[in-house]
Amino acid sequence: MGENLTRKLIAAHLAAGKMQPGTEIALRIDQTLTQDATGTMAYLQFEAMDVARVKTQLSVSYVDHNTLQTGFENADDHRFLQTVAAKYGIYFSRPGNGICHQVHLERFGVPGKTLLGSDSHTPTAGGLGMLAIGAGGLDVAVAMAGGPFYLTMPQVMQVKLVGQLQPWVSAKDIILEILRRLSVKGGVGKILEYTGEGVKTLSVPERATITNMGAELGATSSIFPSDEVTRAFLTAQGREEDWVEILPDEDAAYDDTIVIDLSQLEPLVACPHSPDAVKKVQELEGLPVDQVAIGSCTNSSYADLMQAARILRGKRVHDNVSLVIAPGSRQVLTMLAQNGALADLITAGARILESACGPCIGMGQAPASEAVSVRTFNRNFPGRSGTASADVYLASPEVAAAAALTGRLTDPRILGAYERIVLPEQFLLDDGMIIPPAAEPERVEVVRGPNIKPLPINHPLPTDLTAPVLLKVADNITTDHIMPAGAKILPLRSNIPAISEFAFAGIDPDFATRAKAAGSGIVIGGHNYGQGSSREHAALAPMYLGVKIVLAKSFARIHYANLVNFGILPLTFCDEADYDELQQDDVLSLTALPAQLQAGRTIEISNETSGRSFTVQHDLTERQLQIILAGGLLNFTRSQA
Ligand code: MIC
Ligand code: SF4
Repeated sequence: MGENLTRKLIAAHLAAGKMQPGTEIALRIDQTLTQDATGTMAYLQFEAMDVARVKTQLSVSYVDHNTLQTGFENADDHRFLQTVAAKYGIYFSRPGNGICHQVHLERFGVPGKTLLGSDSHTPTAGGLGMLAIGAGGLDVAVAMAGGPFYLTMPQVMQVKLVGQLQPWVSAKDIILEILRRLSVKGGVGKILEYTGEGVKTLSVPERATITNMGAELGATSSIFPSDEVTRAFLTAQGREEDWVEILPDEDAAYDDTIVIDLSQLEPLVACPHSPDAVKKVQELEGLPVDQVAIGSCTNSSYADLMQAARILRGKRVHDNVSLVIAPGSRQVLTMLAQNGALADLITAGARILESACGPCIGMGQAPASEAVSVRTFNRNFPGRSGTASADVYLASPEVAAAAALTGRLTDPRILGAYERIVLPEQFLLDDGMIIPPAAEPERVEVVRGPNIKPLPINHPLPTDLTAPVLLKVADNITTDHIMPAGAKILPLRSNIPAISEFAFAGIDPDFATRAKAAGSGIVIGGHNYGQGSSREHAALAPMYLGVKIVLAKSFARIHYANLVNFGILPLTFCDEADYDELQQDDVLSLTALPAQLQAGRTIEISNETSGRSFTVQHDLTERQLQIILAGGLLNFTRSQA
């Protein structure tokens, strides 16, 4: 049996471990990326490692999340990031240059290389045949310092694409169909590898729409082969020399296979409030729409916006709809400006935003109360848009543009003849907003404005712990629940004491006050706890507030690693019935914790309030166990040094 593409790339980068699914492996990392909302922490952590220059082949620092600048905080962060980048050998993509994943695809991604990014949508670069993985900022800092990245060896799921998309059906509908079938937990522990004759019908940006939203499946990553289509894209980006062919062996084996017949797909939408609540547009046809937003790292490429412009050309946005467009990169926006498509969009009534994440992360454009917003984005978690009562639907640019015109959810197939956008043979090449590292790094001084607060450090795990249940939550709690973003909170990402006040704010506004009063505490979760973003603030803020343990039915991959990195002990129930018994404010007691953790997999907990005892388990590797005992990765690394 031959090897699949994923295993080939893992084998070529394996630094430790055996390629046995479910066991811990370590990978050598060729490239890293950070964005500003996670980057400030990542670079504070990198500085703490005392390394003169990054040891990767390429590291890029993007500014795309926090660009609203309603106060000094964002700009303070930008200045810090720019000076850190210059000093330590990192390329700096300035605010306005675009969304990290889109720009990385255009200007830096290289097939066959590994990419670790402090953003959960880093697998976007899998559209170029990269092995690209999202992680917490501290893991990215370690990779920049030359350390390997530890992860659980994934299973490889083959997604075989057969046939060809019908008119008005696009890449977004492919990934929505996969989300419908597999759910937001369906990719956990897996890398999705795309194969089949349908692959060559998809351009690199279309592939990237699919690998991008693999994050919403909980997958470790998603990857397409690097073929002639990849070569054409890189050539058009003036980077043909970066192309290498990377294909699976013809008789490659996979752990699992699903088949998607592209010709059977129809326009789809993900309904509120989960990316896997997928229905056919036809089933919801006629639903009045108040806002349409086109953009985000999922659907803001040149072809996406050209398609929107083509649909809107010579027409007018419906009176009841506010249409906002955030182009994915400065390259995309400039090309649209030069070829007239931007004028078509503006004339049609679109409100043009800068090239950044914008409304996707709640930085402006919050919908009206109880509004329906149709967005080409990847997440519609409750409240993420900035309006708790809004209903957000996720859809393709075609469906979004159709809704903007009619004011209703509309199957775009009624719009008449379809024209597929052909990618240009040459994109506009101008890296003027990417600043290379300084030639004389010793002369660069890192600038720290008042928004940059030192990193809080945890204490080693206590031997005995008696602490209350601070909060009990249900299944599929996202990092947007744990540590919300948006225009008010996101600017505080470099200031843990300040941002911690908002931990769990959407679920329970008193959480921070209660946690601080208790001094230490435990959070109880359901399945897939911590799905969504890579933001380590979802571990850092609870840690700062005294959370010592999260006891859940199961965890999402990146959040689990972040909890370990910051010394919060992640435990799971042996018997899920014990979840039902627990109540907020119950006082739980654990004794001889380090000894119990080292002796085996199970731990005894006694509930002082109910008088019951029950058993829970840990799933830590030896390495993770040492990190937990030390009170987090930074303490652990220091103790090793
Ligand atoms: C997101 O889409 O939630 C983010 C904002 O890009 C996050 C990173 C962050 O929280 O800063 C992600 O997806 O990792
Ligand atoms: Fe930015 Fe949204 Fe993509 Fe996150 S999902 S990187 S906020 S565009």
